[in-house]
Amino acid sequence: MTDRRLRIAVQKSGRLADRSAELISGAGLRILKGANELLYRIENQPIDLLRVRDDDIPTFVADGVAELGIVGYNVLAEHFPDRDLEEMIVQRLGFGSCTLKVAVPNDVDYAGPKWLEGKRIATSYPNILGKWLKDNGVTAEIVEMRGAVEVAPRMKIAHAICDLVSTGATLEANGMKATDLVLKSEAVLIKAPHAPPSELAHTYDMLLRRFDGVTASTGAKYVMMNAPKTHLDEIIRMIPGADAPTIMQLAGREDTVAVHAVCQENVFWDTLDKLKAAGASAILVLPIEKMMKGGEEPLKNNADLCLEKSERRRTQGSPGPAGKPPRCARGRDRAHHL
Ligand code: PRT
Ligand code: ZN
Repeated sequence: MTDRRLRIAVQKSGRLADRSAELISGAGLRILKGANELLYRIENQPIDLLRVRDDDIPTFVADGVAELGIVGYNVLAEHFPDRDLEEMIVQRLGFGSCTLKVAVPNDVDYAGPKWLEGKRIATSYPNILGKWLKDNGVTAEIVEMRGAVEVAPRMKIAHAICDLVSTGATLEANGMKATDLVLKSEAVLIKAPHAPPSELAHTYDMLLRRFDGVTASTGAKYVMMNAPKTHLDEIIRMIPGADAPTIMQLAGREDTVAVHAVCQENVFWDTLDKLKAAGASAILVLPIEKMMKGGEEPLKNNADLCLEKSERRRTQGSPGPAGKPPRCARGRDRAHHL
């Protein structure tokens, strides 16, 4: 027996804190909030959450203080400008998206990076900006600021800034416009350079599989419809991001099949209208709660298992599944039904 527990470094409070906690809960980990604000226990697994400022996460993980960490790619890239970040990154998490951009006052006639030559640029990301300036053959003075970068031109501290932009509202409120894209960012799951202790390897692997499953199912949809055989190819091509759809013969309908597919992308009303125009009917779009991907196997989930059951039922004479969602695939949201 051992008391050793895995550690995941997460942002204590801030823009990534809630989504990180959702990911962890989504992986079936029960967070036990304790008196120790720095370390929360996971009740049902030998795991602790190390709750720190996001700036500390890359170092904690790189030094092995935590086996895993959730942090913005921008913070990671700024911390380790000379490392191969792909070696540290386990997966991209699809939240906390933003861009690091150069911005200048609205009245500047900006004609490209050369405008920055010899100017002062305020930023909290001196390493990333320094590299970008070098790549663009520009020599400029970098003024490092911890926060409130957007006020630098008004305060005459700098001619331009390089800061994170999400909606663009902050730039607009400060009379500035974004120009060049320096870096695209989102939250990433990172891992320590050394393998976890052997007694925790099983928990570690389980965790990575589950995180992958939660991320894969976010935004993914299970789509079902009936389709005329004559337009089947066309209809399948219209289903966005569909991976190997299942085609099943409908009982007593020689000309029509049921099509079931897992879509890795959002399915918009526009797509449903087009599917209907191509002859699809009884179209259902269902949210997917959990998904476990496996090797080279096509995606298989609860809903697939239910389909196999309903397939057996149908061949015994019960109604086709495209008109009715399989029980296990039912999610929190309501299905769109045309
Ligand atoms: O306290 P701690 O050090 O942990 O947190 P922090 O204050 O350093 O970071 P925090 O919580 O603000 O952001 C954490 C991470 O969220 C960042 O490192 C990014 O990866 C990600 N993220 C996503 C953002 C934004 N969007 C964002 N818009 N981080 C900051 N901003 C700021 C930006 O700096 C600017 O001031 O929001 C403003 C711009 O927003 P818009 O919507 O007006 O364009
Ligand atoms: Zn920070």
